[in-house]
Amino acid sequence: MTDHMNTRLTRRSFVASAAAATLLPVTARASVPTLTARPGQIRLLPDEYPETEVWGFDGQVPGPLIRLRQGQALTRKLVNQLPTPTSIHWHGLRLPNAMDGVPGMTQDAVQTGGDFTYSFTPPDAGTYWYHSHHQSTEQVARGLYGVLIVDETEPPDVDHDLTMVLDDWRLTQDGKTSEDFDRPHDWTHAGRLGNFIHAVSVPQVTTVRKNARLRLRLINVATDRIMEISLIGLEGKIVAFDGMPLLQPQTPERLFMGPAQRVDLVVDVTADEGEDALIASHERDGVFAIVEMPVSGSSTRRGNIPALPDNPHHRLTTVKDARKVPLKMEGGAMGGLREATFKGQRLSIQEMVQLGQAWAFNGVIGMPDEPLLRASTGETVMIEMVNDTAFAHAMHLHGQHFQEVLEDGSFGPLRDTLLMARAETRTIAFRADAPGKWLLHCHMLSHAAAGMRTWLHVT
Ligand SMILES: [Cu+2]
Repeated sequence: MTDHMNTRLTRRSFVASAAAATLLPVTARASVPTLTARPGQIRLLPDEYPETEVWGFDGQVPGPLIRLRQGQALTRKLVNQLPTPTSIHWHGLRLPNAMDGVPGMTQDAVQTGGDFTYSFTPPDAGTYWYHSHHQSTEQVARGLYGVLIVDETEPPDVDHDLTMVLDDWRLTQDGKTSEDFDRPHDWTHAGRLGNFIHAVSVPQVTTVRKNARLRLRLINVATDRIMEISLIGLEGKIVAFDGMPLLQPQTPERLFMGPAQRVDLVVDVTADEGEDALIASHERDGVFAIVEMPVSGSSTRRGNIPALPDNPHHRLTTVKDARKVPLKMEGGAMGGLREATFKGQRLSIQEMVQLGQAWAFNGVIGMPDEPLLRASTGETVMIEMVNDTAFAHAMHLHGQHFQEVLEDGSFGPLRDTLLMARAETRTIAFRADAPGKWLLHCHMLSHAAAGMRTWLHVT
């Protein structure tokens, strides 16, 4: 598909194809509600194209919206009707290690015909998502993800609460998912980038009034693409990153969202009646509206946008006695990595390429036998991450959020995924609160598959 085609499709796709949202009833049931991973078909492109074959939870992309009240338990039985094993990772949620959904570390992959029941109570309100964590470069690209919202006890006063699921599809001319999930060129560069950026609004937008207040929950579910987003005809504040409230809401400028990152905004519609309020994507060949909200009617504009009620997640006050560990990120195209360890063997660059491996943490490609660090619960740890590569990376910690340690000694917002530009050094810290084996990896899923994975052991 050419850039020109992408241009046309991007602009035209939204109204035709915003997927219908399905709300699972959250009432108590005698039997455990299921999420069935299975093939399905969705309308991604305009009518003159065929539907696109996907893998989705309950055959849908995004999968069923899961919505809980803060303090409410989540229980879902994953049933696997795919031709390959799978699992579910509940991204950004604090949960028992055994519920984290990482095959080979916290559970066995769920085989075809098998099932696995996930059950836990998320302590924090916010915008989260769930996705396959098995062969995820392929499975997430095929559509195995969904939205998970935990509502605050007292949610902010808004007219519309809209989740925008931003994906980056690589489609063939006949609208099929391109099945090249492991091209060496993608894995050693910026990952498997698509040719069709597509937003799904949950629920679907019909019209909004001028001055209406919206909560927008943006989720970048792309396997590898950094989304560059701006709002047109909408004015307000960023109120949360990765689900966690900002103590002081920020005025949004252009938003750079790494894979897996979320941004919650509370905005007022400033576009006039008859115009559209827009969410726009900045791409190499131009700026495109990926969500268009027609403005019809008007109401009175509200006043200040308050911060969201805070979550019970720990925030750092000091890192004076923190256990420190360096994490050097190396490899990829145009990087200096010539030799690294993979499964206990020293590999040359030629051998890495043959094995489809490209990236290393501290000289080790892929999951090391020994964790990056061991910590006791309650201990504060600090990871100095040096990006000695020619590419950006989206570093994701499982199990709890971290904060960046800023140059002036203050702490950044709570996040679960940190977007690092090439050649950057960024230090994160957190109090290790949950026992278990927790992954730390690049959420550019092609990079993770090609080696950017390690783990922490909290006991
Ligand atoms: Cu990466």
